[in-house]
Amino acid sequence: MGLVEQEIKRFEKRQCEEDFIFYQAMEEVIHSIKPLLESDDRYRRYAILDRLIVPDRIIKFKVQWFNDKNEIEVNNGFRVQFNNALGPYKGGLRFHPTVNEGVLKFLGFEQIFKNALTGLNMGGAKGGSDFDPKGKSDFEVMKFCSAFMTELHKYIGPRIDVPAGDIGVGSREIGYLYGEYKKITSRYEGVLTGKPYMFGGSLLRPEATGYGVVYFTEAMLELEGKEPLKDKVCCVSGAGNVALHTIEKLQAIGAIVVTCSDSKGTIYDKRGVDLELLKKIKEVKRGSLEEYAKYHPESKYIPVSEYPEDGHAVWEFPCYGAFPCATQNELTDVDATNLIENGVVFVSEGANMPCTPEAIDLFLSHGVCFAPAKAANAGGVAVSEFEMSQNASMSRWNYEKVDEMLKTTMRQICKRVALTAKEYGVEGNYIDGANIASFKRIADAMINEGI
Ligand code: NDP
Ligand code: 2IT
Repeated sequence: MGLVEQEIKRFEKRQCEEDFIFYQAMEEVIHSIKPLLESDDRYRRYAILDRLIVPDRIIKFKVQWFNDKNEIEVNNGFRVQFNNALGPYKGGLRFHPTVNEGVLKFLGFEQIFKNALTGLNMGGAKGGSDFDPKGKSDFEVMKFCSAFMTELHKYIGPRIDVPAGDIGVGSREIGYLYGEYKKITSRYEGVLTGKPYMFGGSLLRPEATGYGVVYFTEAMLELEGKEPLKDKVCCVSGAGNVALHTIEKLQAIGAIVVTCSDSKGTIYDKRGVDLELLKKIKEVKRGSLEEYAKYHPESKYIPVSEYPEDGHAVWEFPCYGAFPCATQNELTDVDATNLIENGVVFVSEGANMPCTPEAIDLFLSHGVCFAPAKAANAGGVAVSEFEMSQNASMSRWNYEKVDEMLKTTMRQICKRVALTAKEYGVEGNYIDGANIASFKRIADAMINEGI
């Protein structure tokens, strides 16, 4: 039995139900880094894999708060501080009913590699709660955020651990969390990123993940000798922060985005989606996409109840490129088969791990260019680091500067990933390239800092 097979067997024994999703993320990395482990036995001697798959610590706490009816509500709060070999722990907070320790371990694990790929100095972490902001009043969200920070503030700091947003956590939530941190500690400092601009947020942080995905895709298409995005039809899933800004940048460069989706259904608008309306429905009113079809009767709304078995309506339409930007495992083998039959040329992951392993195998075996999340969506955390730099030096950078730095970072990641894949004999495989390049950077730091 080879080295990696032995490792997988050992890891399998530790697997439990909740950790299934974490195991999925881990297995992909282990598979990719096989050639690296075989070429350099230091990684085995220093037990890097064994040390990397166990978080430094998992903080779990109770969050108690009053709803608008003055009733007491209780939620679980978490922060998984995974690895800080390269810098302070860094990663988002997710507020969604599906949040549990396993989901946050998967996200924290991915974050270590993503942050390493940016070339910046950040470790990996993730946190959040099973609190559901949907249907809650602004005051309820504020009271929950205050209660959450009452516990979280003990474990974070600008040089310790710097949380940001993720699903269900945008600038409103970050604002309330920051306000509470300041009240408790009396410190006005860069302890969170994605802050509203008025108290230290960076220009372009809200747009950064979506814009970055498009910058990465442009670079990948160039390297792979494929046609650019202008005038090409693209399908996007999701209708949150990442999806809306992916659509915005795609439209700005002349691509035609025909789909978007939320947890209740999908919109197909073959003339190209109306982004202004979309933002009004999802960002301002926090409503359902169903409303979109009322304003544009020529578009089609497909509720989740009408989705095909194991598939999703958003991936049924022909497109040049697909951008899954909603959530994990949202694009299955059924969807991949549809996309391939319809001639898809590339898939770029805006969400974290949105494609199932079976879908990815199909894309790779059919020559579809595949941009994995930890490389393609690293623009958000990269601009978070720019926000930390601005806060630390008490300076403000203009929009053009941040945009230029974001673009350069995404192009550099793409190049590094492609070159690494070539060096390790898997040219064109951006998954292996990303995993090997980031693992190397983290592992070398771990070796050099000792146990
Ligand atoms: P938002 O909360 O802004 O939007 C999430 C979108 O996905 C919404 O349209 C939501 O639908 C939909 N969605 C969420 N969960 C589910 C589910 N279980 N089933 C179906 N649809 C779902 O989050 P973001 O846009 O910030 O995050 C989207 C993805 O991008 C996540 O995977 C996140 O981890 C990743 N990401 C985010 C970054 C950031 O900076 N925000 C950076 C890098 C990655 P509805 O509106 O109905 O709730
Ligand atoms: O998944 C991610 O990269 C994020 N949610 C953003 C993390 C951050 O610290 O900006």
